[in-house]
Amino acid sequence: MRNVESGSGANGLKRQVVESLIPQKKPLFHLCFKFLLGLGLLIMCYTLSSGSLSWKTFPFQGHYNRLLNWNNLSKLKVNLSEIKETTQSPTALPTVAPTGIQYHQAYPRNYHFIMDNPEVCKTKTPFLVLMVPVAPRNVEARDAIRQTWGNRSLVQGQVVITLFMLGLSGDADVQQQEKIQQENLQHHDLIQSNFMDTYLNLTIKTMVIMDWLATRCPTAAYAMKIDSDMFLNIDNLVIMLCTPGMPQVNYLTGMLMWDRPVVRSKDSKWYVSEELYPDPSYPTYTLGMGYVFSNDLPKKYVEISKLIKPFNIEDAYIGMCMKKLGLAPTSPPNPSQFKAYNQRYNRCEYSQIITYILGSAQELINYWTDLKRPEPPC
Ligand SMILES: *[C@@H]1O[C@H](CO)[C@@H](O)[C@H](O)[C@H]1NC(C)=O
Ligand SMILES: *[C@@H]1O[C@H](CO)[C@@H](O)[C@H](O)[C@H]1NC(C)=O
Ligand SMILES: *[C@@H]1O[C@H](CO)[C@@H](O)[C@H](O)[C@H]1NC(C)=O
Ligand SMILES: CC(=O)N[C@H]1CO[C@H](CO)[C@@H](O)[C@@H]1O
Repeated sequence: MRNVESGSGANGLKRQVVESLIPQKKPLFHLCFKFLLGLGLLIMCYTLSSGSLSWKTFPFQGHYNRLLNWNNLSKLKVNLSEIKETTQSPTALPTVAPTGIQYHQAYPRNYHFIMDNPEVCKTKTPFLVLMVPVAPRNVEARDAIRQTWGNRSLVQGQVVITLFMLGLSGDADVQQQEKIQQENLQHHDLIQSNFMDTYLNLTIKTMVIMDWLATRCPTAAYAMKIDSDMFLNIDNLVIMLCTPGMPQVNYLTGMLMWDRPVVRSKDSKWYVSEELYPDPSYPTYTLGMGYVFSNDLPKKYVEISKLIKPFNIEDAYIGMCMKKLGLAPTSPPNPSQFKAYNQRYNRCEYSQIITYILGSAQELINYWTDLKRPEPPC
C-alpha cells in the first residue's frame, strides 16, 4: 500500500483497473439471459437434489459446464445448496460476484506458469533474486531496469538475477502475448502466470512470485520483491545483506509500517471491506515498493496462505503471513536507506540509499547514468 500515484508500474496497472471498472457494454437481453440461466440452474438444483431427474438426461450439460466453468456436479450441488441457505434472492446467484478477491484466489497453486525459465537458477546459484512485478504491456519499465540495476549479474562478487513477473493482459490480446514471448526469447527473464494482471490481483501476483521462488529457485540465499518504478542501489543492498550477523532464515526487511489502519473509504484504491479483512489495522508489514527476505520464507508463505483469507493489499498480506507464521519483519540495519518519496535527485544521497520511488522509466536511466559517473558522488 503506497501513497504514490505516479510510477510506470503502478500506472500500467491502474489503467487496467480503471478499464475493468468501466461497466461493460452488455445489451439488456444478455442480462435477461443470465437471469433466466440463474433461475434455471436453481430449478435444476432442486430437481436434482430431489432425485427426480438424472443429470445425464439433461441435454445441455456440457454447455452449462463450459459456461460456468464448473465441471463437477457434486461440487455444484454443494455450492448451490450452500448459497441457497445464505442468500435471500435467487436472482443474485450466478451473476453477482463480490468485489475484491475470493477466498481461495491468492493461493498460488491455483494458477500455472506459462513461462517460468526454470533453468536460470539451475545454471548458477544466486545470492539474490530480484523479482519485479510489472504489467505485461510495460516493456518500457522492463527495458529501463535491464539497462540499469537489472543489468548486473555480479554485484560485490555475488550472483544476482533479475526477473519480471507478469500475469495475463486483460484484453487477451494475442499480439501482445506474442510480443511477450519474443521478449522472453531475447532476454530469458520473464515469468508469466495465468491469472488476470489487474491492480486488485496484486496479492495473487506476489504469491505467484513466492511460489516461483519456492519451486524454481530454492537455492538462492535472499530475494527481493521490487516494484518496476523503483530506483535500486543494488550495491548497497548486497553490502547490507553481506553484513556479518545478517539473519539467513525468517528474515523480512524493508520500510516498516506499524499499525496502519485499513482503508474503509470505498473511493480509495486501497479500499478493503470488513468482510475481507475485519480488523481495523494491519499487522506490521514492509512497504510493497521493495522488501527483502531470506529465501526460506517463500515456501512458508505459500503454505500458510492456504489459511489466510486474501485481500487486495499485497504488502499487508505478506505482513499477515508473517504474523500467522509467528514471525515479524525486522528493521533494516540502516532504516534510512529504504526511502519512498523522491523530492529531487541528489547524487550524494542516491549513492547511500537502497530504494527510492521514481516518476518514470526515463528518470531511472538518467539518475543511474549520472550516479555511475567516475567522480566521487559526495
Ligand atoms: C468431484 O468432486 C468429488 C468431491 O469433491 C470428488 O470425489 C470427485 O473425484 C470429483 N470428480 C471429478 C471428476 O473431479
Ligand atoms: C548491460 O550492460 C552491458 C555492458 O555493461 C551492455 O553491453 C548491455 O547492452 C547492457 N544490457 C542492456 C539490456 O542494456
Ligand atoms: C483475478 O484473477 C482471477 C484469475 O485470473 C480472475 O478470475 C479475476 O477476475 C481477477 N480479479 C480481478 C479483480 O481482476
Ligand atoms: C463448501 C464447499 O464444498 N464449497 C466448494 C464450492 O466449490 C468450490 C470450487 O469448486 C470448492 O473449492 C469448495 O470447496
